[in-house]
Amino acid sequence: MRASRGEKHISGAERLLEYSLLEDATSVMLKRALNHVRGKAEKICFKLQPVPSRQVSKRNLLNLTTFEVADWPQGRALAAQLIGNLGVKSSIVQEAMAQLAGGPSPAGEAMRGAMLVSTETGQRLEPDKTRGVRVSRMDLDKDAGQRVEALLTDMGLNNPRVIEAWTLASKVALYPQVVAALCWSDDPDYITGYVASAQNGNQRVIRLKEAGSEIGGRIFFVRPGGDLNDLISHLQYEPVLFDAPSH
Ligand code: WAQ
Ligand code: MG
Repeated sequence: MRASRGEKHISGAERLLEYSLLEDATSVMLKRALNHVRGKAEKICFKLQPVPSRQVSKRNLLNLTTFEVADWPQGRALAAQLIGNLGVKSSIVQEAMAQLAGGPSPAGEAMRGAMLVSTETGQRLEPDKTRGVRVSRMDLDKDAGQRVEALLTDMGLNNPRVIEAWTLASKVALYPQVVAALCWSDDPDYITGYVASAQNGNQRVIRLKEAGSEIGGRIFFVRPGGDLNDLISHLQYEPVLFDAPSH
């Protein structure tokens, strides 16, 4: 689903579900699009496509940890350090974060999808700087729902936003070309974000932006050498269902 008003991205969501669940899930998405803190949607698009079950792979979610920080500048400094720990040069992290913080679309607003940033040159690699790259076709495995919700309930985090962000981060981290993903929401009332990587898991940082700000987004730090079109195609179209973390 994607909802917009004029050029402004309001909200989007993607699921990977069995046929019997489509009607309920679509109606939940419609409600979300119609009552969104980023404003009233003018246009709401749904796209439903069949995915043969034999193409769907099953993986484990990343480990989930949470870092407390006093305020968002401290959160950003910590996020930069967490990405630096993965070997990305500090100047490249700082420049990419500044672009995200300033509104990464050509109009200086949030994008619909993610920025791709080269860890070698710091350059933006996504073909369309307004749209970005939208990761799709991922969800919790239906048999995993209860296990995952039990884990999250213990942490006080059992809500759809955390589940969707965790699933998305876990899919992005599957690809060896991606060193790290950085995310904070474009919803003015949600300030928690994360740094995710195959190496260190989904590291939530409780304050990554100023409350009230509508500028948010995602950056996938991409290492050189691989085939970029292949990565984008996997991010967009490879269907993956997730179970709880393996340990
Ligand atoms: N693929 C790529 N980029 C996306 C996608 C996607 N499927 N969905 C959203 N984005 C980008 C887009 O630029 C949005 O503006 C931005 O991310 C933020 O999306 O553990 O709510 O859905 O507490 O507002 C993270 C922390 C919450 C959750 C993230 O993001 C937690 C969030 P939002
Ligand atoms: Mg949002």
